Parts: sequence; C-alpha cells; structure tokens
Amino acid sequence: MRRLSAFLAAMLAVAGTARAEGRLVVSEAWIREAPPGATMLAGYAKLSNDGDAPISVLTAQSDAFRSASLHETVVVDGVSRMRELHRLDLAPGASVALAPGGRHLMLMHPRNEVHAGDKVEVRFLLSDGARVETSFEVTAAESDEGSGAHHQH
Ligand SMILES: [Cu+2]
Repeated sequence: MRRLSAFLAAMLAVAGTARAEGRLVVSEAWIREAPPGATMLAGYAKLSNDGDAPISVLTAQSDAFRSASLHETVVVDGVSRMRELHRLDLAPGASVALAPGGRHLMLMHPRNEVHAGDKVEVRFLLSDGARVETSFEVTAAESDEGSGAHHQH
C-alpha cells in the first residue's frame, strides 16, 4: 500500500510538472473612493495570465462587501448601462484591463465604510477552482475623470 501511494505521488508529481497551467496575476488594483453612504463601489485592475494555459475568471468575492461581481459597461440606445460579466477569458500571455468606463469589479454594500488609503482584500474565483487573493487600494477619484462612471443598472 505504501509503495503504491509513493508510486502515485511520483506519478502526480510528474503530471503536475507536465500539465499546462494558467496563472492569474492582478496588478495596479484600486477601488475608487466613494462618498460616505455609497452602496456601490467600483474596482479596477490589470488582470494577466502569466501561465501557459487559458484561464477563465468567473467572479470575485470580498469579505469587506456583501456582494461582489464582475461587470461590464455597455451602451444600449445611447445609454450607458452595467451588466454582470459571468466569465472573463484570458489566453496564455493575455491581459485585460478593468478600467473606468469598461469592465470593472463591482462591490456592493460595504460592511464598513472604506476610505482612501484602505486596503481591501479581493478574491478572484477561476473556473479551474483556483482562488486568487489580491489586495485593492482605495484611492480618491481624480477630478473629472470619473464623471462618466454614473451608470444605470
Ligand atoms: Cu458595475
């Protein structure tokens, strides 16, 4: 029995090194500071796949908010709207920007107020079961650049 499990462990080790694997890397991650009492905050970041297999990001979670999801902004009949994005595919070597006016991390109902300078832990869930823990920094919005961020749900 012991010999068999050692054999299996060796096989798994070999399989583990040979298998192509995607790897999500999150950088430049920030959350736009919102006025006190705001129930919705948006997070932005660069998501890259540093691995050698495709990955799919399914959603996000944060203990600091009652709900989190991935959103995209679409223009329907000239009106900018947000809708949930249920899957974000990243080919090996590809990266995608979550940026104002486009795809973003939607954080709803903060459990405590968040202020500029705070760090918020966010977890991305991948289709292969991987969970990627990241930290977003709350940052004050720069003047007018964010005025286009008023969307209708
Ligand atoms: Cu949104």
